[in-house]
Amino acid sequence: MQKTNKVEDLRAICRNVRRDILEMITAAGSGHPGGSLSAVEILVTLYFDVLRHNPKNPHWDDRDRVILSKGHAAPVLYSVMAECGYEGVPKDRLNTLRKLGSPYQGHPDVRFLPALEASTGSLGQGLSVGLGMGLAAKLDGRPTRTYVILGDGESQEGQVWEAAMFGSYRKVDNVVAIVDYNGIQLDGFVKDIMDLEPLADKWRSFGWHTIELNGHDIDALQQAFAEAAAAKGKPTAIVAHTVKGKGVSFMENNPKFHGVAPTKDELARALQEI
Ligand SMILES: Cc1ncc(C[n+]2csc(CCOP(=O)(O)OP(=O)(O)O)c2C)c(N)n1
Repeated sequence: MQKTNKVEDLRAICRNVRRDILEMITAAGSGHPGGSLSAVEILVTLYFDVLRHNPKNPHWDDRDRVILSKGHAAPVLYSVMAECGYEGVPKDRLNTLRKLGSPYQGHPDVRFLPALEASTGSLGQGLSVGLGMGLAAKLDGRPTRTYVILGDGESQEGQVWEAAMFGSYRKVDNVVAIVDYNGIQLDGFVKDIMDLEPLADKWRSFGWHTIELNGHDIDALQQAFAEAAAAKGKPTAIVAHTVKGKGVSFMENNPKFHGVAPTKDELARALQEI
């Protein structure tokens, strides 16, 4: 793979990933387009610029780790890993998403895709997993950093806050939690179901170094990941304001496209917009 820190290059990769996501979910006839599209810039910036990793040697001990705690957004992770050329993550099989026996299960599953760091999809668990990896790396004296991507609806889970408390208490400063704050959960707007505000203040009060930004602004993401790496003694939380369904006008900020596949007509319209 070709790593790059050029925003233009990263934007071009984001366009490819958005196309993959829409095509995969349309081929499957089910899946989660909205929350996959909102996390594209976050994952592309991580995998193509920030991470220390080797797609040809996915289990290299000193690699950085990514945990997609909001596992239903699996298509964005599959596409990005395939674009990186990860071993065992074939680009030409992306359209087998959600088929029996496919490496691309509806939620990330290490039994089917060994290059993954963890099986996820049961919301609320990923930050605990990531902090365990972070603490293990510190105990082992490894340079590994771990990035955990959470949903905002997911952040209503109590386990997230148990983990948050643990992370600051044990000073797990090699872990970064990124909240994909797109304002929509499964069946409506987060503010109408159980508002999280003031979310950044909550992370601060749990003892995390906290950064708030626009999660589609690659430049801001790059700066935040650098700031997180320099923050010592505390883990970092990035509260990333995003748009659910980003890039497709009729999906943007539309709760319907949380868990509904586009029709063939909708796919054609969506691809024209990207
Ligand atoms: C423990 C658990 N409860 C319920 C679900 C079903 N579920 C899948 S996605 C989702 C909504 C998640 O919303 P959010 O975290 O905001 O994700 P995003 O909007 O970014 O897609 C729910 C409730 C689940 N996967 N795990």
